Amino acid sequence: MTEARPRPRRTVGDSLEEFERDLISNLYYQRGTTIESASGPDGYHTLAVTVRDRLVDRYARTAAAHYAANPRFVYYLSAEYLLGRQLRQNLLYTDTERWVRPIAEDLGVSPEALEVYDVEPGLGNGGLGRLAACLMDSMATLDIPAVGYGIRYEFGIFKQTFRDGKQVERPDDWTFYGNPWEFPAPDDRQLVGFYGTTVADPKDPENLRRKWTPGETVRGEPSHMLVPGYGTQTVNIIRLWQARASRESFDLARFGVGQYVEAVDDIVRAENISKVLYPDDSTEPGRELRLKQQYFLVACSLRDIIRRYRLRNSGWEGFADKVVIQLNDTHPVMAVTELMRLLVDEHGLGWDEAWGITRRTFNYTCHTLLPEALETWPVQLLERLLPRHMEIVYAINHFFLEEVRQAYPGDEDVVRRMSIIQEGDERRVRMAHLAVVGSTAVNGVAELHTKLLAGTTLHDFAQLWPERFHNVTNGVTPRRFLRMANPALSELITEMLGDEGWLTDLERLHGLGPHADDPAFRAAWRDVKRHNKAGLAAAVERSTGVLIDPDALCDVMIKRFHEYKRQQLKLLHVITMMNRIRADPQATYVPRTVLFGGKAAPGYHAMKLLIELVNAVAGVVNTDPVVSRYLRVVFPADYNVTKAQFIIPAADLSEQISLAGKEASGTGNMKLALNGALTIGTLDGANIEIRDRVGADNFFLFGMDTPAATALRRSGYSPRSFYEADFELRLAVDTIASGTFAKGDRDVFAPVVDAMLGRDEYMALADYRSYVDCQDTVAEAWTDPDRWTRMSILNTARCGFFSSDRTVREYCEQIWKVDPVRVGEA
Ligand code: GL4
Repeated sequence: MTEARPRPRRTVGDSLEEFERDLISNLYYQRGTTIESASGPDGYHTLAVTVRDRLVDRYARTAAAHYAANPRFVYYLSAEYLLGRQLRQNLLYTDTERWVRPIAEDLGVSPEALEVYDVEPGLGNGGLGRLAACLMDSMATLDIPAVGYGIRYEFGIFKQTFRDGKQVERPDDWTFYGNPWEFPAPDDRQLVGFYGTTVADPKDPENLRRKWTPGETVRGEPSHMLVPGYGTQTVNIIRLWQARASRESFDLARFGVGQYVEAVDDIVRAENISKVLYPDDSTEPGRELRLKQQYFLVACSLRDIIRRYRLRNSGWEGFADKVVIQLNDTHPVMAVTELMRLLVDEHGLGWDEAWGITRRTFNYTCHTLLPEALETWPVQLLERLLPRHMEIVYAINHFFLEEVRQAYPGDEDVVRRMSIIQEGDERRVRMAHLAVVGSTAVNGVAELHTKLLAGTTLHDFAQLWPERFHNVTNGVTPRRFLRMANPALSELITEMLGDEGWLTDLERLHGLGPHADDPAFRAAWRDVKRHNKAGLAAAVERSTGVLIDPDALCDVMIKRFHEYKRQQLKLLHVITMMNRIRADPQATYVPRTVLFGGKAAPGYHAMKLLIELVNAVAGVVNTDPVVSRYLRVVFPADYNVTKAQFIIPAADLSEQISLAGKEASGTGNMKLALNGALTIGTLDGANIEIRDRVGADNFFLFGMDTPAATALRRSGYSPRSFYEADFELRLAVDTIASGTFAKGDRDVFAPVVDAMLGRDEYMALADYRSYVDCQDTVAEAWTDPDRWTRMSILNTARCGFFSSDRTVREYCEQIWKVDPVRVGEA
């Protein structure tokens, strides 16, 4: 029993004095320096480990409680996590934040100066990776026993810089100064095989069990990051795998004959697996190394899950009762075949029994509707890289298609559509199909998304197995995106609601609603926004040199650059505003600052050119003496979680303008609305649910809905007809074509114009008029500050639903069927 085991002496105290004593002791004994000679990084690392120690203490108690309860665990498999900075979060969660300032003053340092060393681990691209981080936060907060598994990329998402307005990518060497938040666990390393051959098992006449001899093996070394819950003692972990060469990789023979570089070839090849995050979001570059990464994550994690299961359990009958694995999109879907391989080939279970366990264990979240984001892998590549897994895919598909044929006798068309193997010149494995076939539950991430999945992309599957399909609308953690990002607003909310209970019960924000008409409260609300905008204005001036007016309407579009998200539409609006001011400089206009933030995948040339155009437009607008009186355009480089936390609290207007039916959910839309920004948006993704909750009067709706967009495309969409029919649109497009933003050179941005007039894949031109008119009603509303503030308050008050705590509760009830385990106080 755990009770009988010796426990470490508690080394961390919970008073200011003990905290300060620990800090100084860590500075001496951990960092090996003194107060007099400590550098900035010394101060940061010392503070970090002092806070960390408080979490370690909780983590030890969490592990003991989990060991004693032997509960059902959620294992979240995700190729991406965008955790954001850790220091301030962990100060808040350990309730030590309040000591830092007095101690820092005592020691003569500034906490803000230390925070610059708190590097955010950019182990993801965008919404999908940040969602994983929000869900992990909420799981810990709700005391759900959970482990996240991921890859410890040596280089995370690239750093974006601008040179002559063009995006230039730089490597993100995030661990350069060391990462105080992770613990290496080399004893839990795992071996992973690739390539090689398979042979029959003579004892299995059905040939379902075979033996795989890999041609290459790589070690996976784990380290873990602590994931504390807020207002509870639970600390879960995210276990990240890093690839290392296996011991045999060092080629002594070559070294011995002087081929030093060749001797380490295998080491380099092995370690490349976790070298860098693929910087694509919603587009899949089907490269061999990416598939290797995916299998590497899956193979290490499954072995670790089995190791953990066996600490308290034996036999396989109970496996799926203790283990539930959530597949975050298709990236980890090879786990289905890997678990089958482990159970059948290595542990000797029969195929049917193994399949029953496997299917009960897995669930799959789909995060997209874009066909190009639905992963498929060439059969040939799989046969070479993972020969045994390809055989297992064939066997799974064989049994699955038998089921399909039974359900639809004689319908070979449905068999072809549903098959895990896509036939054609190059046969490919459809990972989404494998995921659905291998899972108990499949979910979309917003109501519309789930409806479209079941109605289109995965329609045949939803017909065959309607009970598998669920909706779990995304959410965001109010701790990071309200409490930490927006301390001023949080304070005001707490003051109004009486206590901080809203931080873990976000629906309590409804209590603000009745105060929306109280003039004093409105004034206080406005003051907070003004304060946040002044802070952002100062930061923007420092980073871009552009002065912005904190009293101007702050219009924000922050997200990855993607055609379907339609930054080009926003830009057409900006150019239209510019043209209007130039045409009639005497008129009055609502002053606006348009802030863009976001990266484009390095190979996504159309979007990189659009980024260049945004910067070019900013250059023209901001230096035009007349236009810049009313309009400024800013584009701070390298948008990430840290910058989101600065920008979101200052936003007045949130741009959510994707073509209806394309954005699965969006989560930036929730963060902005929660911080009192009003949304201008289409009926897409979670916008619909935001509007349902905040009320149509408090939301600026424009554009086609999904059926209208589908109908227009079917009828043969011609962007040129929209261009020709609308004077302002024509002028905006022509302004780009004329070379106005390229010092008269008409060629530079010609591809943008051609894309708009030629195909306009996401029908920005069709929605232009509705969008620009809607922006006019936004400007109109802005001129009535009382009305605007009321709408802003109601947005915050009614967005409690979008807490990721609610999301996690829904996963627990509908899909995971897990119960919380309370961790006792020290
Ligand atoms: C995404 C969706 O594009 C986005 O709408 C959604 O909010 C997010 C989390 O569910 O997942 N899918 C991919 S791929 N990247 C995303 O951000």
